[in-house]
Amino acid sequence: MILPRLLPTLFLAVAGAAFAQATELPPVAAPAPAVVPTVTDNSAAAEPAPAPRRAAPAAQPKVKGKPKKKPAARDDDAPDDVLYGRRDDVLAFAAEVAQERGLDRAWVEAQLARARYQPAVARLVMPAPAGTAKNYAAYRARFLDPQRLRLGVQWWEAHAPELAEAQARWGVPPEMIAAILGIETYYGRMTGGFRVLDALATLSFDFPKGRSDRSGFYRGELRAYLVWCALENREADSVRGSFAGAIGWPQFMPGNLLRLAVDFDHDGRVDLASGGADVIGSVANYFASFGWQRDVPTTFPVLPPVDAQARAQLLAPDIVPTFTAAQMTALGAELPDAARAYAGPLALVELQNGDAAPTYVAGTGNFYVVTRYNWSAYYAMAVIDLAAALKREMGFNGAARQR
Ligand SMILES: [Ca+2]
Repeated sequence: MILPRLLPTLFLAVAGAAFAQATELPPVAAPAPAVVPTVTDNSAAAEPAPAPRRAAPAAQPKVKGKPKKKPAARDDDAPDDVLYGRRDDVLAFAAEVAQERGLDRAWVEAQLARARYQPAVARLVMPAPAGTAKNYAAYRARFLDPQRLRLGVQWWEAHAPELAEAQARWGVPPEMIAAILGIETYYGRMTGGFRVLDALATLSFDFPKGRSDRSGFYRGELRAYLVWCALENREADSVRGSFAGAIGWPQFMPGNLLRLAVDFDHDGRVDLASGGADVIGSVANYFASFGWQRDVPTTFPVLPPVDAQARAQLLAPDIVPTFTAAQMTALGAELPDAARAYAGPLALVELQNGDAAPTYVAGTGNFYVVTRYNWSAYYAMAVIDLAAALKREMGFNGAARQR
């Protein structure tokens, strides 16, 4: 950690206290629901994301007595224990980005100089402690709560025309889009309280030791973020998102924001902050870009082979659809007729349930597409189960429920 030189002892003491506290308090606002990396951050561990936390409105410690340093954009009190504006590696990055992307170097440097190291970001990017038992039943229960279902139905009813339009264009059904938004951000209620600039700078330039280094990925995202800010004429410290830098209702990482976000209402700008048409089109386009197939289910029921070796063989490719239905059944798996009529490859997906028996599904290519949003079978299955629950609530024909 690089401490600023020449700061009064008093400030160091105060900042130190704030620093220590900041590592234990929830971030400024509610963190994005857990869903750790998302489309967002495709680094995603293949681990179940932790439950969404409703952050207590913890008062952030104010750093008072801070001498005459830049006032602007000091709205969340992180200590300036790292001054990115003075670091050689950051300046080199700024020069490189400016040259590669044709941005004004002074502007890039000025934006990066406002970035601050966020200890909470470094902490949250660490994997779950080893030995945490995977438990899909518990994971599912956290994401299929009655309030989320209620909000999902309301949102779906309010956006039925745009959802139908997106389904016509990309083939992605309304319930999948509604489920993604419910799990990612609780329908826009938990889009993340970190300054995206701080999150990406922390993970780009001070990626914590102790897990595989993904700083290269985050530097790419920071580069995309700066380009997006330049295109949108935004100050880089003006946008908030998850600890991983994911933005808006669908929690798009900046690279995906640039590549895959859609101005679906054709008003000349992409708005992922308000849960309307652009969010719908962007999620659908994201799915389509990874090969979503119209009218194909995400999973079929399956009973795995009893023979341990055959089962291991089917589980080996994990979530990657690899086996035809005929190959699966030849190895002893039981599949329903609909699955046996399905021509594409399938994956035998195992979801552990703690000490109870695992859950198995046969995942299609569309199951795999959902895992591109967050590289976790647990995440994908929670989305799929929430989608099914929402669809049931709406009535099987997609018509609004009788009230
Ligand atoms: Ca728009």
